[in-house]
Order: sequence, then structure tokens, then C-alpha cells
Amino acid sequence: YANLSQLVLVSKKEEMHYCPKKSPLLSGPIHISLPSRLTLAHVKRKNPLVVRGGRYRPPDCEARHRTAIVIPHRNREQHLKYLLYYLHPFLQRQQLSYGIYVIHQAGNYTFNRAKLMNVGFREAMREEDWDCLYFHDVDLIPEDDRNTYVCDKYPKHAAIAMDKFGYKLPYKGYFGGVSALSPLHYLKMNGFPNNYWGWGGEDDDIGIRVSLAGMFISRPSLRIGRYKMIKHKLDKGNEVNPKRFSLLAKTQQTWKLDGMNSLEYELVSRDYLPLYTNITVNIGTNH
Ligand code: UDH
Repeated sequence: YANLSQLVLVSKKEEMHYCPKKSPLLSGPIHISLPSRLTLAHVKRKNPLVVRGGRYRPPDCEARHRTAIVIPHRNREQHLKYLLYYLHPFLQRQQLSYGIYVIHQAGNYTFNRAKLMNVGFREAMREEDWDCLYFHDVDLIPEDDRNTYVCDKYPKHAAIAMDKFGYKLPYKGYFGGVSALSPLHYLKMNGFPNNYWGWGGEDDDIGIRVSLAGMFISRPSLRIGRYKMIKHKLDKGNEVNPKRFSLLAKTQQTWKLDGMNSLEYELVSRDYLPLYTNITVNIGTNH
């Protein structure tokens, strides 16, 4: 019997082939429209194979990549709905095994995008051995599914061509919007900074960390790394950070001291919702 059950195991494994290197389901450019009456129930109905916590694996092949999407969030429910509406089918066409984590900052204190990403990294890795993490603003929708959500040899800046910047890189070291790092990349640069409160600077700090840690920035082509940004005003609680330039001037001295190795937070809740895992976290404040 031992042999027989082993045999069954082996043949089951053989039945599940790896997915092809290039997914046959890709369709290229995506036309984005933002239907005003969209509901999460509708998104769920359109994605029947997504299971609790926003997890998915391809039904008829073994995925080659396991990607976690980490979305920093507060008070952007409408944007989140649109992103999920486009992102779930997009990732499924790429035949990835994936999970979506929304990291929700509790309370009304000043927003801290980079620290929420650090929380997302720790909480996602606690659950599963992801081989790539996509740090994804809630208001950026990818416009081409050949922009595959897998990691490269170096940290990847994926949102290279945003409509907001005329589908061009706004400046050379830009690392904002959507980026992808393997756990090794992430830990090598001590994660992201925890001390940027409010809008601005943290994305440049992250770009600088990549090179301080001896790595380069990888990017998709301008033709493929295209994103639509959902228009919005600067949020209440995310005012421009007046300290951003003085912090940036000190990244070289601070990156090894501030980051994953100094991360502190209080987990408020972890909810396995139908389309994503919601992690609500108290990350404190700057004063
Ligand atoms: N975010 C939230 N809630 C907030 C603030 C930020 O969820 O209250 C998250 C969200 O994922 C967002 C990301 O943090 O996509 C980045 O914040 P942002 O969208 O404010 O930054 P961005 O630079 O937008 O994309 C700036 C808009 C400023 C408009 C100024 C008009 N002149």
C-alpha cells in the first residue's frame, strides 16, 4: 500500500505540469474604464476561483511564480474596488499563484506609506513563502498584461510609464507607484524607511536604498509598464512632508538603522475577506 500511495502521489504530480513560461492567456493592452456602480460582490462574481483572503492558483497548471501584492491603504475604498476589478483578472491571465494584502492604517494620524509596506512584507511572509512582493499604490491600474508581476534579478520599478507623467519616467531615480522586490532584495536593503510621515520623499529614499545596498533598478519597457492613475486630490492626513528633503539627505547614514530591523507596530486585525486579506495596523505617529 505504501508503494501504491506513493505511485498515486507521483502520478498526481505528473498530471500538474508547470504553467508555460509565457502565458497563452495574455492579451496585451487593456482598456480601462471606471464604472461608477461597481461593487465588490460584482468583482467576486467575476472571479469565482479567487478564494478567501484574495488567494488564487491556476486551476490546470502549477504556477512558476508566487507573488504577494501589498497595497497601503486608508480611506480609498472606491479606488480599491477598481484596482481589484482589474488586478484579479490581470494576475490570473499571467497564471500566477498570488495573494492580495491590503494594509490599512488605523486611526487618523499622518499617513505613512513606506512603513505600511514594511508591515505588509512582514505579515505576508509570515503566512507564505512568497517569492516576489509587489508594493502597489491603490490608485494605479496596469494597462498591459504583458507587464508580468514577477521579480527580476534586481528590485523592479514597474510603474515606469504613468498617464499622469505623459507615459514617461518623470526623473531618473523615480521608484514610486508600483515596485517589485524579492524577499532577499527587501532584506538586503533593510526594507523601506519607517520615518517618512505624510506625502513625499519615501519613494526616492527607497530608490536610494537599492543602490546603497549594491543593487540596480530593473524596469519593464515603456511600452509595457503603463499605468492609469485614478485622479484624486491629496488626502486629508497625508499632507506634504516638510522634512522630506532633510531626511533624504541622510539616507546613507540611516538606512541600516531604520527599516525592517527597527519596525514596530501593533496588529489590530487580520481579516480574510473574499477578495483580499485586510490587515489593520496601528503604526503610531511622528509626535
Ligand atoms: N494612500 C491611502 N490613503 C491616504 C493616502 C495615501 O490609501 O490617505 C495610499 C494609496 O495607496 C495611494 C498611496 O498611498 O495610492 C500614495 O499616496 P498618493 O496617492 O497621495 O500619492 P500620489 O503621489 O498622489 O500618487 C499625489 C496626488 C497629489 C495631487 C496633488 C494635486 N496637485
